[in-house]
Amino acid sequence: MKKVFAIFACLLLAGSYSEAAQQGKSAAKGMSDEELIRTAMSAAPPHISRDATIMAPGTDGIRTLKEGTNEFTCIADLSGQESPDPVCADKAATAWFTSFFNKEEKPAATAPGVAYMGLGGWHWEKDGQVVMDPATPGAKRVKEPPHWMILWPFDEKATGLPVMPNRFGAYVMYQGTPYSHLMIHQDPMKLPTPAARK
Ligand SMILES: [Cu+2]
Repeated sequence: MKKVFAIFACLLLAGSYSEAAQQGKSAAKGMSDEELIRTAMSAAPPHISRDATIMAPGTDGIRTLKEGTNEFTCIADLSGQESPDPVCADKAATAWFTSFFNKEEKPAATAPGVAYMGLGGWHWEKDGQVVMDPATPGAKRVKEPPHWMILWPFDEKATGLPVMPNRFGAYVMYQGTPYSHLMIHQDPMKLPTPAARK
C-alpha cells in the first residue's frame, strides 16, 4: 500500500513544472541566463545567495548556470508561473529539490534540509487541501508569502501541526506524501547576517 501511494505521488509530481511551463505562462522560460541568476539569488539574503551555485529548471529536469563556493544552491523558479518563485537551498534541501525536479518517487535527501523563498511562492488547493499537482481538476492557485522551509517528511499526527496555511504561521505542506515538509511564514530577508547575530 505504501508503495502504491508513493507511485501515485510520483505521477502527481510529474505534472507540475512541465505543465505550467508548457502553458506558456512561465516567466523563467523567457529569461536570459543573467536574469535567471539574478532571480535565483533573490530567494535569500546576499550572505547566502552571493556565493551559491545557481540552477534553473527546464522542461527536462534542472541545469546548472553557475558553480558556487558555499553550501547553498539557488534555483531560479519552482512553479513556472508568470512571476517566478526562486528558492535557495542548503545541501540536503538541494538533494530534495533535485529529486522533485527529476520526478523521483521520493526525495533522495537523507537529512532535513533548509530552504529560503524570499519572494514567496505558489501552491494549489482543492476541497480545503493543498494538492501537489497544479493540473488537478478544480484546483485553485494560492500565493504563498515569503517563507522558509524545513524539508523533511513531517506528519500532522506525530507533530500536532496544521496542514494548511494559518495564523500560526507554520504548516505541513503535502501531508501524507514523501514530499511532505514544514512551511514557515517568516521573511528570509529579515534573517540576520552572521555578523549581526548576538
Ligand atoms: Cu512548501
